[in-house]
Amino acid sequence: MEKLRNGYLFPEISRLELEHIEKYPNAKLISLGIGDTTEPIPEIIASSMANYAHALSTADGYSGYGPEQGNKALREAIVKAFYKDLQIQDTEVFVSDGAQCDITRLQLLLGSKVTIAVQDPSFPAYIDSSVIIGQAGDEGGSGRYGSIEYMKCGPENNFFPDLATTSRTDVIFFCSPNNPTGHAATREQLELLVKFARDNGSIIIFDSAYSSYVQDDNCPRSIFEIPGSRQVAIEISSFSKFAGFTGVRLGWTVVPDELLYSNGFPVIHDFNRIVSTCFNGASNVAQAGGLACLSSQGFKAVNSLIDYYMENANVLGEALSSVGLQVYGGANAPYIWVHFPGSNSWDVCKHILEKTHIITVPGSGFGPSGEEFLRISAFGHRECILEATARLKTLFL
Ligand code: PGU
Repeated sequence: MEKLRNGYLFPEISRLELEHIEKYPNAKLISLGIGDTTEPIPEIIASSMANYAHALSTADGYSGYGPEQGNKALREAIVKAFYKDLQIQDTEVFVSDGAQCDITRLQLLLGSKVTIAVQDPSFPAYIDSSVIIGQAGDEGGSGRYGSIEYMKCGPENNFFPDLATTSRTDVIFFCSPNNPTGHAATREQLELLVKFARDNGSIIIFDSAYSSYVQDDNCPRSIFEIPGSRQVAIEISSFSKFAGFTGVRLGWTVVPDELLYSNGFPVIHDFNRIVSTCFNGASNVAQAGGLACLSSQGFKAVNSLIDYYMENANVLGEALSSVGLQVYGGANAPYIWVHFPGSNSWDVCKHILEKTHIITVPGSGFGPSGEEFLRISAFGHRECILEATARLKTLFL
């Protein structure tokens, strides 16, 4: 813990927000910072959780501990909804209380001796959990943590790392669509990544938390769409951004049977051991909600929320482009990644907050290559998004 240089990014953003509210109590603050969903959970899903919770008060409806790996019906429904024709078995799906928690459980499985690579920029939990488990430490306040391989992903390489110059590591964290850049890797890019992992004997931990936002057919929603991935990849995913479950808490991880350590032992056995020992299964009420999300009516309802947030992303992206800013992302993800050449991203973030009362996230919080960029979240009520675009246009015109 001593080697963690900074506080965790998102509580820092919340602190910035609170300080601003104290300073300007009458300002109408708009939060486009933390990627938190804002729209109500569809009624059919909320009522299935309510009914399940209420039935717990009856002799017939009561249930206690469930299987640590999740309820079979939900595991099967996840396979059907997200891994159709991809050879994934329900026994390879582990239901969780969210992707963030499984990132840390995977770190526990991997231990302190592995080497890791991350996209730069990337979701900060990968690096911070690596430091917590003892894989790396701060290198003299440089913003880099020793022994982590930073795979630079920017406009100059179409947000995909130059694998020819990337060192071999035991583990590669890869998030697509990416948080924060909003870039979704193409099929060709993911084929290169899988080949790289196979050649090097590395494990890819593929974070598909935003997969339901992918619009482009050439951008896979799962790493398991890539042939050969079953021997090298684990996938973590979530109901958070898919169904507005950021507070309900539900996710899953897929560990294929064919993923083996170099001594031939299946990784799935150890992950099962970690889940049984360090987790006791996701809340049964949340799992009832998850199952409702995957019913045909529930699925339709959550997809219309995704369309709503994607329209927000479109509105924001067009407005910022129209004032001459270079805008990335937003086409397959609910995040806009805006370039402010030559700037310090915390300064830009604070300037925008001061002038427009809009919270964003400075790119450098996601890694050294995020400097000069700002992440703007498309989660928000439409009227707030429209108000934010008007304020930003006025500031930058
Ligand atoms: N993976 C990625 C890539 C994410 O962006 C997030 C959340 C998670 C996992 C966590 O998902 P859960 O299933 O809800 O655990 N990222 C948000 C929220 C930040 C936070 O507070 O952790 C973001 O703004 O980046």
